[in-house]
Amino acid sequence: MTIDARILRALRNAGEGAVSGAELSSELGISRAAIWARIEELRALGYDIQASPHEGYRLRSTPDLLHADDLMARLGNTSVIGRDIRVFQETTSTNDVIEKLARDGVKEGVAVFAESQTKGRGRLGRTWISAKAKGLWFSVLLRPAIHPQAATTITIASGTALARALRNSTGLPVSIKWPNDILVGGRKICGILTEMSAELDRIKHVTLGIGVNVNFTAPDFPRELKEIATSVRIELGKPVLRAEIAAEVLRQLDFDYDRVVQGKFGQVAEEWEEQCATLGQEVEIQMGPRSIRGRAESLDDDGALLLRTPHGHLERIVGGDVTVKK
Ligand code: BT5
Repeated sequence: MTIDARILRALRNAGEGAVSGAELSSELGISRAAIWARIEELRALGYDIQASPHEGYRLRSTPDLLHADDLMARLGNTSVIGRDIRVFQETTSTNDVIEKLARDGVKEGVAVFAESQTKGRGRLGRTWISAKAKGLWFSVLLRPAIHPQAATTITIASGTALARALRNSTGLPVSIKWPNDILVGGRKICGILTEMSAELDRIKHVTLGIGVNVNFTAPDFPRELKEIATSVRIELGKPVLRAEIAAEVLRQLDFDYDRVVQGKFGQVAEEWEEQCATLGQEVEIQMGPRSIRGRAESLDDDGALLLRTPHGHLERIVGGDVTVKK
């Protein structure tokens, strides 16, 4: 962890209390003057840190910005996801940044966040609205040792992790819509875009892109999203600190990714099925020009959706857009 991350962590651990310059200096192994210089930098970013000559430093409030050191400090140790975190003010798409890192041979687990994206994308070239500082727009590089056919398990595991993380950090009643949406009250609060580079029998890497609408207000959404999208702020009626949600999301992603690579996808799928609003419903799935109707029954071992058609056949579906038929 960097010096700033360790300072923020110590201040946060002290809660309402203060941490003396001497304590920080001996814990971090740098001079009190160096600590003071770091505190000044953090203040310039908007961290409200009170300094009192007798007590030391106290963190009074945190700005709603994404700061790699702060995210690291909140996250603590994970096995893979988030052991390296980078934040951009603006980029085309965080998936593009991860693609570049992947080609440069960077280790799996790096997470790239952007305050805004100029070309945020969904599946099939659709646009993902990524307004500045309104959400979490980020991607993670993964190199799972699984067969390309099982790549959907990564999307499923991400959905399970996101649903749990959003419930833990906001208390909202979230549900999952197959394959890649997290909904609250039937509106999309989060989307997942999994892109992969693979050889015939081996995944080279997966770029896991995630968008979470955190602080959009209703008027912030463009007209075409007003009826179909929502945000944590709209649902809770108050703004929230994105970094708190980000840390919990990374923690839960790490947990479920580990389950997948340890061969415990069955456990993940079970949890996913409990939270999925699509299963048990009569649905229509649009897959490019083709559409198919049936009853969504369950997931198979590779994360594909098993659909019972009106003729009684079980179809294996790996991608598409679902509409629930009442
Ligand atoms: C998705 O696609 O839901 C995947 C979204 C992934 C976004 C992340 S952000 C970080 C990373 N970098 C990227 O460039 N992408 C990933 P799909 O299921 O195809 O849904 C796209 C549709 O959702 C659009 O056609 C809109 O109807 C709707 N949409 C667009 N922006 C939205 C938003 N902010 N909130 C809710 N719905 C949105």
